[in-house]
Amino acid sequence: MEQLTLPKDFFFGAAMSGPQTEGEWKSGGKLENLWDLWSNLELDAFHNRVGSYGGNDFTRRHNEDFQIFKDLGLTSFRTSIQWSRLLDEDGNVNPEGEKYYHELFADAAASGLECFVNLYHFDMPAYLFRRGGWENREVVEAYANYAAKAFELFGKEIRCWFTFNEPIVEPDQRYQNGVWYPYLHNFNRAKVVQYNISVAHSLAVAAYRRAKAAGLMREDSRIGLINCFTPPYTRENPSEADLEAVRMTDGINNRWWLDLVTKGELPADVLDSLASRGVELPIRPGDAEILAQGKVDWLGCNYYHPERVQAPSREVDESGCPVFAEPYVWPEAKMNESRGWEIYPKGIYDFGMKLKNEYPELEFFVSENGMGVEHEWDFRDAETGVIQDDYRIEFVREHLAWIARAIADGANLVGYHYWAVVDNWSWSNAFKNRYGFVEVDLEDGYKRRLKKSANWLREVTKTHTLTVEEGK
Ligand code: BGP
Repeated sequence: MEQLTLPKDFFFGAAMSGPQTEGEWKSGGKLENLWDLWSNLELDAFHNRVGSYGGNDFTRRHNEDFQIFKDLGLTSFRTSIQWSRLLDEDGNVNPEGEKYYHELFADAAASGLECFVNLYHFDMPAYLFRRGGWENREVVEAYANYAAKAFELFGKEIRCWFTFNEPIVEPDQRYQNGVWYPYLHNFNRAKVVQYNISVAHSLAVAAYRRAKAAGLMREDSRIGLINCFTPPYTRENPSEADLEAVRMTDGINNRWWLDLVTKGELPADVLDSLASRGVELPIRPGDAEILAQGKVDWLGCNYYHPERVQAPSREVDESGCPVFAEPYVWPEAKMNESRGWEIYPKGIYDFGMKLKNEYPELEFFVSENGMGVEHEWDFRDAETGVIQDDYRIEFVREHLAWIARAIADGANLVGYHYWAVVDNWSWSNAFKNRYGFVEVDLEDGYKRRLKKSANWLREVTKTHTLTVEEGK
C-alpha cells in the first residue's frame, strides 16, 4: 500500500451550478432560459420527464447544504449566477435577482464557506437564444454587459470569479453532435459559437480588469475559466494520421482555451486547419486586441474521463461535417456503465504534467470530478438506509491519489471541487445518474441523507492523507 499526502493548504469544495440546483425557475422575476424553453417544448427529452424546473431545491435548502459542506470539511463551493435571473430583457438588473444572490452569498459567508462564482453554465436566456444565441455578436455584447453588472453588484462579496464553465460543451452538444436542443449537426456553426464564446470570455475578463481598476472588486479577487480538459490519448505505436487526430483534438479541446487564457490568442495551427477545411469564423477587425485581454489568473479543470482518439476513417460525416478524429476504444478501459464514461484517474496527473510542461505559469484546481451512478437505491443498506457507495470512494480516492502524485511531481494544482456533493439535476439525464456524497430523496421532498462515501470524505479532508494500492 502507498501513503499519499495532499498539501496543508490544498482546498476541498463542492461544484454545482445555478440551473441544476436553484429551481424556482419562474419566480423572483427569473426569465426563461434555454433549459426551461426546451423543457416546455419537449418534456419527453428529459429522463422521467423531469425538466429544468425544480433543481435540487437548493433555494429553499441552501443553509442546510452549507451545514453539510462544513460537516464534510469543505471550505468552498462553486455555483453560477443565472443570467436569466439577474437581468431583465432590456439588460437591466432585476432587483429580486440581485437580492437573491446577495442573500445566497451572505448566507455562505455566514456559514464560513467561500463561494466561487461562475457567470455562465450552458444557460442562455431564451429571449437571447431566439435572437441567435452565441451565433449573434450582439449576444456576445449582451454577455459582456451582464458580466460587468455582476462584477459591479457582487465585486465586494466574491473573490473567485469564472467567466464560463466548459465553453466547449455547447458548440459540441447543441451545434455539432445534435444531442441537446436545437439538435444541430453543423460544424461551421459550432465553431462560430466556439469563437464567439472566446470573444465573450475575453470581453468579460476586460470588464473585470476595468472594475478592479475602478475599485469595485475585492483587492484579493481573481478571475479564471473552467473547462473540461484531458490530454488526448491514442493507440500504441500510432501512425502519423493517429498523431494528426491527436493534434486536432488537443487543438480544439485544450490548446484553443489554454492559449486564449495564457497568451491571449488562439492557436494558429488549429485556425489554419479549420480554414483549410472550409470553416469560416466571424473574425472582425479588432478581435485580436479583444482576445489579447482574455488572459486569466488561474484555471479550473473539470475531469471525468479521458479522450481517446485515432485517425478518422472518413473526411466528412453524414451531415457533411469535417471529421478530424474518431474515438479509439482502449481494450483495457474500465467503464462507468451508468454514464458511458471511461474511468481513468491517471488522466488528471497527465493533464497536470501537460500544464507544467506547456503552460508552466498557470495555476489550476480540479473544478469538477465525480461519478454518476444509476439506481443507487439498489445499494441501500436494509437496516440503516444508507447507500453503500464504495465505488464512489474508490473513484475519488484514486483521482485524489493521482492529484497528490501530480503535485509531488511539480504540478501547480491547488484544490479539488467534487461534482456534485449533493445529488442534483443533470440536464437531459435529470436525476438518472446520482453524483452526490449526499442523497436527495425525490420521494420525500428532496430530503438530504448522507451516503457512506460522505463519512470517508470527512476523514480525507481532515487528514489530507490517502492510502491506496501501489500505482492505483
Ligand atoms: C459537466 C458539467 C456539469 C455536470 C457534469 C456531469 O460537464 O459541467 O454541469 O452536469 O458534467 O455530467 P452529467 O450531468 O451530464 O452526467
